[in-house]
Amino acid sequence: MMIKIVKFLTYISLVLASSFFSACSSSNDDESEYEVGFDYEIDSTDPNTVTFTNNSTGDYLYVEWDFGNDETTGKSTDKSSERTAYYPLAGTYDVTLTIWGPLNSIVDTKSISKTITIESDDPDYDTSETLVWSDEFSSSSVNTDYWTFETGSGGWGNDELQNYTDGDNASIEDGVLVITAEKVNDDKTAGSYTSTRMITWGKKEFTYGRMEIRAKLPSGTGVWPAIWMLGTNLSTAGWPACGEIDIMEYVGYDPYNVHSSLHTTSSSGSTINTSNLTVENCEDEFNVYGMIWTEDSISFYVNDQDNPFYTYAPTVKTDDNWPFDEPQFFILNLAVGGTWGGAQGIDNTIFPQTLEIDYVRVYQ
Ligand SMILES: [Ca+2]
Repeated sequence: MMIKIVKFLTYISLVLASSFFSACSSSNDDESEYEVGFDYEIDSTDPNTVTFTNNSTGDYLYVEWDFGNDETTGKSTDKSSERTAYYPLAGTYDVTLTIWGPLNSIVDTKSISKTITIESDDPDYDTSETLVWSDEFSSSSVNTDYWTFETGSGGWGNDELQNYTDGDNASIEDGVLVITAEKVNDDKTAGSYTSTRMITWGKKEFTYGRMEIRAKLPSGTGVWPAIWMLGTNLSTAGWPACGEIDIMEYVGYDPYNVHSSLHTTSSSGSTINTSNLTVENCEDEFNVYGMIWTEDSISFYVNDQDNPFYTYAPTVKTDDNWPFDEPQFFILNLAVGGTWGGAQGIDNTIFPQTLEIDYVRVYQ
């Protein structure tokens, strides 16, 4: 209860602070000019997440946010949408919004900075670890410094029916990556659907660590979303020798049952190294799908890292059962149909369906 009172007071003080700032920054009435301004609000349920709203006025072309936590959006035409940023540790952070005027020149910019105060550490943030990489999806489009869209059809080894497009089925809305599976026709054959498969291969690769992905899952018979990793030696060692770590897999015909699995030379395909957990709100709410990967074991959890539901830890490790001392890359995709996702057919009335991802974080 004490914590709740403190949070409430924090929230009230921030609302007051926001009102004060907005009163100061919106006094420009000259339409030929432009003025920079923004408001912010700390999430009342998650006091380590801050939402920023651009309320600049007048004629200007571009915006750029620097959230003061080593995260920036780059120069963007996306002026209107809200942005969110994550601050795991208590402290003060200087947040800067810069806008470009009609000359589109560095001499024709205006900036405003505000110092935000985060009152407390995120209790879920382990300070013995360091956040070594995250994508909070706070830019206006998918960051290609991190992600590559894998395109094409052909079933992807599992007789899937979607055609993966070059970004057409992925967007960012209010700080959330939205992967959308669309129906193209009613044939239920290869290419009857479009979707997204995006990877960090060659861009962001990791060995060991704690990986967390906050996601909300699609629903309905035929969808098969996955959050997973593959060894970066895929092209030389091949699959499954490269090792596959399925942090979260889900098939819509088996609702509320999320799966975590490993595929290695010693067991792949219908792997024996798998487990599942009932997450009754997985289609309606965001949950954190996590993995703790050390040189000894790989554990999987949902929301609570202290309570893994499955741990893989072969006592005698060989290349056949433990290809997990080498870097792996992330894959996010939403398949339609296929050997598993389509095992009970496809309900063509469910589309479009979305896999929504708030963030991907890696701690080491
Ligand atoms: Ca986010």
